[in-house]
Amino acid sequence: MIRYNPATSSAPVPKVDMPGTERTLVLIKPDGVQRQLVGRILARYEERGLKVVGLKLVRVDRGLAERHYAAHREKPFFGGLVDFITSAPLVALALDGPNAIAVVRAINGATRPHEAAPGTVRGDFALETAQNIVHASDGPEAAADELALWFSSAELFDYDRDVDRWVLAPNE
Ligand code: 3AN
Repeated sequence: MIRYNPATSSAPVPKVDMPGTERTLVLIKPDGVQRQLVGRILARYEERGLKVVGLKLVRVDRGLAERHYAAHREKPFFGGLVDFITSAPLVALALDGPNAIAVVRAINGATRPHEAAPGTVRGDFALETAQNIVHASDGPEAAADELALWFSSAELFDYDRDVDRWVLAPNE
């Protein structure tokens, strides 16, 4: 993990501890990139207060795609899922925040877009389960495994934000 202090001036950056912080992986899948929705989707996570700690555009090879979706290997849609996610570049994101895993899944909405509430990414932008725009880790174990799969430690940044004192409860 690289520690990066954005303050290049002499002003001290307030240190805000983040107890209970989680880190999660999000993929804005090829459909989201092709439909030019990256900025709008990224804005939803940022506006909520989550911190971007990793961000890159990736053309995924089949090996990584198969490892990422290993839990679905036996499912009938596995081959199509791997074909789809390797078909064009996607955006991989690492996000930090209190309860980040649950918060991101709520922002994304239900897996099947017809069950996703309006106001969620899938409820606003998707119609098909196979083209449901985003992926997000579904628990702490998956988040740890997926972050290790998609990001090297040099690609993840631990830095302070001045705005955190307005977003996060003070550490007692
Ligand atoms: P989520 O991405 O919401 O965690 P999972 O883990 O059940 O959902 O499914 C992983 C991905 O597999 C989904 N995002 C979707 O792209 C694809 N998928 C799931 N179910 C189907 C299905 N019945 N047909 C086609 N693709 C599916």
